[in-house]
Amino acid sequence: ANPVVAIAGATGAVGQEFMQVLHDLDFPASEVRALASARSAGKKIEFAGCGQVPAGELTVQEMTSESFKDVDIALFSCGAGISKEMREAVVASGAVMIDNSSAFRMDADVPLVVPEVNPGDVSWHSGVIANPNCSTIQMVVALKPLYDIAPIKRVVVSTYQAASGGGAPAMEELYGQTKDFLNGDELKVEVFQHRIAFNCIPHIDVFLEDDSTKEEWKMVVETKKIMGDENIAVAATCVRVPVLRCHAESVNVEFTGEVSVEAARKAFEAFEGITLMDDCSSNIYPMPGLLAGTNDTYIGRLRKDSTVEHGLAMWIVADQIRKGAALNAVQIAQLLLP
Ligand code: 11C
Repeated sequence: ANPVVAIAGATGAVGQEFMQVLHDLDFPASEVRALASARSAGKKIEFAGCGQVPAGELTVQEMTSESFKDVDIALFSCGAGISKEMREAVVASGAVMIDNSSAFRMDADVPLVVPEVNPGDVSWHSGVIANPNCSTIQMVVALKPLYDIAPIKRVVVSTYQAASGGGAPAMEELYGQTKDFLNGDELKVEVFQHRIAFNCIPHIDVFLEDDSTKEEWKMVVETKKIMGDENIAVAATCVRVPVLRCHAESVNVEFTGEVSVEAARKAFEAFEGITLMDDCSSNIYPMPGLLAGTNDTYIGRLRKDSTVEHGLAMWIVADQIRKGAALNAVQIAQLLLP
C-alpha cells in the first residue's frame, strides 16, 4: 500500500514547505496527516494534493503520542525538544521519523543523509533518519562531485544566511524591521540577537566554549559524517544577513590532489541537483534574490585558489527552506519507497 505521511509541525515555515514539496514531487502518499501543537489544532490548511490524496483542506490535529498509528513516514520540523519527546512513540508505531531538527544528527545510530551525497546510509537506520543543518546540506552537495575527483583536505566557509533559517517569525522580523526602519519607527528585536534589517549578525545559534557558534560546529561535524571522512577539516564562520530566503556561502576548498577548474565545471554539470550559474563575462552568478523556491544547489564564481597547492574557490546558493530542509527530507522519504 502507498505510505501514510505525517507532518509534525505542519503550520511552521518548513511544515508548510513539506506539503508543497510532497505536491511538487507527487509523493505517492495514501494519506497526509497534518500535526501541530494544541494551539493550532482545528486550523484548516490548504494542500495541493499528492499521490492518492486529492487537493483540498487538511485539518490540523494536535500531535500526541497516539498520532502516529498507521503512519509510515513522519516528517518532523518542530524543534529538537519535541522530536526527542516524540521519538519513542513514532518508532514504536513502526513509522520512520525523518527529523529536521538537530536532536539526533550526531547520534551513532542515526544516519545523517543528503540523497545526492550518501543515499546508501538510509539502509542502516533504526527508525530515525536525520536531515542535516541547511548550511551543511548545500555545501556537501557542492563538495561531493569534487571529492570524487580528489579527496578534500580542508574547507574554509563563510555563510550568508537568510532570515528563513529562523522560521516564519524570523522572516516577519526582517519585514517588520525593514518597514519600521524606513518609516523612522522604533525597531522591535525579538527573534535575532540584534537588529537584522540593514545589518549582518555574525552569530547563529549559541556560542560554544571555544568561541565558535553551534551553527559553525554543525558545519564541521556534519560534513565529516555525511561525507564519511573524518579527515576533512572545516573552518566555518556563519553570518545572518538581511535576506528573506536562500543561504549563500563563500567556500575555499583544498584538495589532496589536482582538481582543475575545467574538471570541477564538468563534474558539477554532470551532477544531479547542481546547477552551474557561472559566467563572469555576463555577470551571471547565483544570488539569493533570484532563487527563492528553487530545488537545486547553485554554484558560481568558480575559480582557482592559488594560495594553496590544489585549491578552488566558489560561491554556493540554495533555498534554505527547500533543499536546506523540506525538499531534502522528502527526498530522503523517496529513498525509503519500495
Ligand atoms: C539557520 N541553519 O539558518 C539554521 C536553521 O540546526 O536545523 C536550522 C537549524 C538546525 O538559522
